Amino acid sequence: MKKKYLAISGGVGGAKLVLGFSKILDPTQLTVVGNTADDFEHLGLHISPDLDTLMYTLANRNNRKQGWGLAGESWNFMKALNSLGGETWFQLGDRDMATHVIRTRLLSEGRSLTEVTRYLCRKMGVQHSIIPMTDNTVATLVDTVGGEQLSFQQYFVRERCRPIVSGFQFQGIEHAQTSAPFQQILKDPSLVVIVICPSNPYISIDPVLSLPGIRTIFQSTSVPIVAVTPIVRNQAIKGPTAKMLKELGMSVSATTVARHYQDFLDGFILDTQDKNLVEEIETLGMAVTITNTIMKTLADRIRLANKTLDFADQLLENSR
Ligand code: FO1
Repeated sequence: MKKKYLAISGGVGGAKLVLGFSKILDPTQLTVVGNTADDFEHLGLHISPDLDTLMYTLANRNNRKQGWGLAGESWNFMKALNSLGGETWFQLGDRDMATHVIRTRLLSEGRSLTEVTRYLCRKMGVQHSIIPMTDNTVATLVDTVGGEQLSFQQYFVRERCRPIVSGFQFQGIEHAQTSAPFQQILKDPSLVVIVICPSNPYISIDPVLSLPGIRTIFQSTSVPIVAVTPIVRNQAIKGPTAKMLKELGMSVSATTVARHYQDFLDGFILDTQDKNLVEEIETLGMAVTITNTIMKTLADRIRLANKTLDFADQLLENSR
């Protein structure tokens, strides 16, 4: 039986590594679980930013410069919306709109987000499985210093991450069920590694880990779990992770991320520039390997994906 691989990912940073995996694993081997706590309803449409970023990236249609949305986008809808006095803080490109319109219609007809994502992936020619962490509604709420609570997209896009955060809530998480294909892959005897992609631990990975039962499964599974650092030399590779860590009173270091996953992690992939942290992270009770984790080119993505799988193989061998 072919070995199977599970990747847990948020948007941009994680999607880069997922693209690398998709180039070396065949579609039956790779399952990608995407965070859906960034999802929200906007202008009557259901938007799933991380699933879209994963889907557009694997379809090779993502807008690389912008980091989200589709390449070659036009903005006539936004211009028309603006002229009618509509809300324009969240940009929906003309082509991207089609994804949200179809998703919203299918969901309103009673299809699950898992089914809708499968449908959209098929239409875009994406063969590897991208699945939502849950089919239920979960929404990240951002607690800010001063007491105001913002919805995630209000914080991230409208306020451009400017408010100082004091914590996050995942509304609806306690009643959310892990999506069926996510449950299935966790039980699959062919599963040989779970990879935590280089995504923001607090807003992209924590929602997945907070689903009822998931952290316990991760703590007790014999399948090696490996994380790739999203922090290099005290800076986040992408997005507001460093700013958040500071505001939450934590040091901006790969060690903070390793500690965050310490209760279930078997291996940590650290950047070569942080090799001075190897011992410190090993003390947390996990194996560490160092490599270049900054993915600028497709070759970088494939190389890091290969390195991650080799490291996981080694951990599996050592545990036997
Ligand atoms: N991010 C922005 O910074 N500005 C936007 O206007 C914006 C629109 C947008 C539309 C569809 C979509 O799927 C994603 C979009 N994003 C936008 C990205 C997204 O909201 C965030 O990057 C993620 O939620 C964080 O992972």
